[in-house]
Amino acid sequence: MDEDQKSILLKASARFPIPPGAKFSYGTAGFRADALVLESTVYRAGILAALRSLQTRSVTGLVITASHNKISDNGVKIADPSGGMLTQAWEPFADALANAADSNHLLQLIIEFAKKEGILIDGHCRAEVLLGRDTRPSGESLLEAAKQGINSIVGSAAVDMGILTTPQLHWMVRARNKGLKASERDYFVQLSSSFRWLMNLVPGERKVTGTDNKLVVDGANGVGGEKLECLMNRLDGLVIEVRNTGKGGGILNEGVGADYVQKEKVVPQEFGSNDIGMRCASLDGDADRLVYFIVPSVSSHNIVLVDGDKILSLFALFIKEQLGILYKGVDENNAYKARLGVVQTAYANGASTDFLKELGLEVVLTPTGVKFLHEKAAECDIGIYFEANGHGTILFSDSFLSWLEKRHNELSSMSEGSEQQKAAMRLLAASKLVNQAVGDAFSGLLLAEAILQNLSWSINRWNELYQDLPSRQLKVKVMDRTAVVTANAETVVVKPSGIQEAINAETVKYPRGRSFIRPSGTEDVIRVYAEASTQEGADSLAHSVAKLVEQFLG
Ligand code: 16G
Ligand code: MG
Repeated sequence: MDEDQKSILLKASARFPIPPGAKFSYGTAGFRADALVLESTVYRAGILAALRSLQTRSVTGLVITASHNKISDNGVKIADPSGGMLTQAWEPFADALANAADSNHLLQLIIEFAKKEGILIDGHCRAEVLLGRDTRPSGESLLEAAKQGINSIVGSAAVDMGILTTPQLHWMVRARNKGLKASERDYFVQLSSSFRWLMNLVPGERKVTGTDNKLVVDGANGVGGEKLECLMNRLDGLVIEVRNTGKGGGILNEGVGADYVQKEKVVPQEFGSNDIGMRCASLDGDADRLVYFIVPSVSSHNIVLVDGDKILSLFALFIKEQLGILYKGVDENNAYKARLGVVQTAYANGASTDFLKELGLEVVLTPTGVKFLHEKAAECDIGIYFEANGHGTILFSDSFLSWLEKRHNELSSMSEGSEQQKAAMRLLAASKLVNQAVGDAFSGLLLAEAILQNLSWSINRWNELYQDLPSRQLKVKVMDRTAVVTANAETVVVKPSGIQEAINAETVKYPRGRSFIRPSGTEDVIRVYAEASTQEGADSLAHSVAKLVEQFLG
């Protein structure tokens, strides 16, 4: 690194001192904290995104958002060149950068890391970082800090893509690195055209009109509500009414949004008796989560939740059915043996896992966090992953897609209009519709809608795929959450010793009992999950296990 570069870094970083006593961790999905203490972290994340771009000679991304957290919080996460999450190998460096005590330490860290990783910071190589932010009021000034971080690395360009959902920014990074069109308009065109394609394949007798093609969406008073209004104007065959767009005075994530609906299982603000029986959905604050719900009756504030597990089950059922049609009558030796797999976490309702296994699917569990599920799903030809909380997507391997395209062309010339050709088209359209960079509430929603139309299913029919086992989630504040260490995709506690045996002893008391604990990746708590054959059982098991956590760690 030459002297000019050193002095640029020293000068610029001195403008973003770390708040006294602050400690930052990249966590499950980037840095998150009260927006007031985040400037230094975001500035340093800008440097990191530029270095990653230099190293990979590709475009990277940086998004300013705190997702479902309260409006006064904010956060920053980095998109890798693939469009996915920042490689886990760089997370320790991200932590070290964010916590460097002063400019000199920061400079030293960058020099050492660049040397170790073979990154040439000489001003000759170009780096490019795409930037996006959600609608939080603190977003604008934090974005400025990120730009200054990027500009502190000579030869780097920060490209402000404006206000975006998190998945839009990830999609753009992926598209840019694949040499594809990558503007926001291109994103909307891709989603709406592939949706139209899938809808055109709905069997004639199943085409519906009236309320059945209407969906009411809770936009969490965030960026998703605003962007969905742009997308819906481009859609045929689906009427979307967006509520909680953020324009009506509601507050981001307060009594609204996917996290609230999924955790509390109650009707979000602006929804009520007029929506009984309607197909409703909720996005989270940065639109990478999606859950559906039904308002069942006037008397109750509770909803019927159609969560990420049910979205996964719907997708898996559809993909499996289309593959079955496609392979019908095909000589086994000539068919591409596509490996279809589904990925869940320990939070997946036991009934969903049973359902998927009964479908004959391979089900894999990973620890919580999109980066883990995504990585596992990418090992399959068609990998479907979802967390119960609504994060998820479908990944298609390049080799499967090139076989599928070839097969589709053959079928089009040999048997245009046949069921097999249509199945190939549906799979191709689905692969273009789903966001393959990261889970995306918009593409998830459009695929769910298109599948429901293709199957001619109501949301009630969908909900009846299986019945969720009653469950309960609790959190326990402890002195040190890192004292809990888990294994086997968070299903077993290995530290502190003895606690797993105590959890097992409680769990066996309940029919269909299952329980686990894990340290949260985003909050200073231990999370407790329990399920059992009755709600009373799940509640009681969760409370007993929470007590154990207090005893062992209190
Ligand atoms: C983050 C993760 C989400 C995970 C959640 C768990 C991403 C994009 N988001 O929101 O996948 O379910 O954290 O939170 O990876 P917890 O560790 O506090 O339970
Ligand atoms: Mg989110």
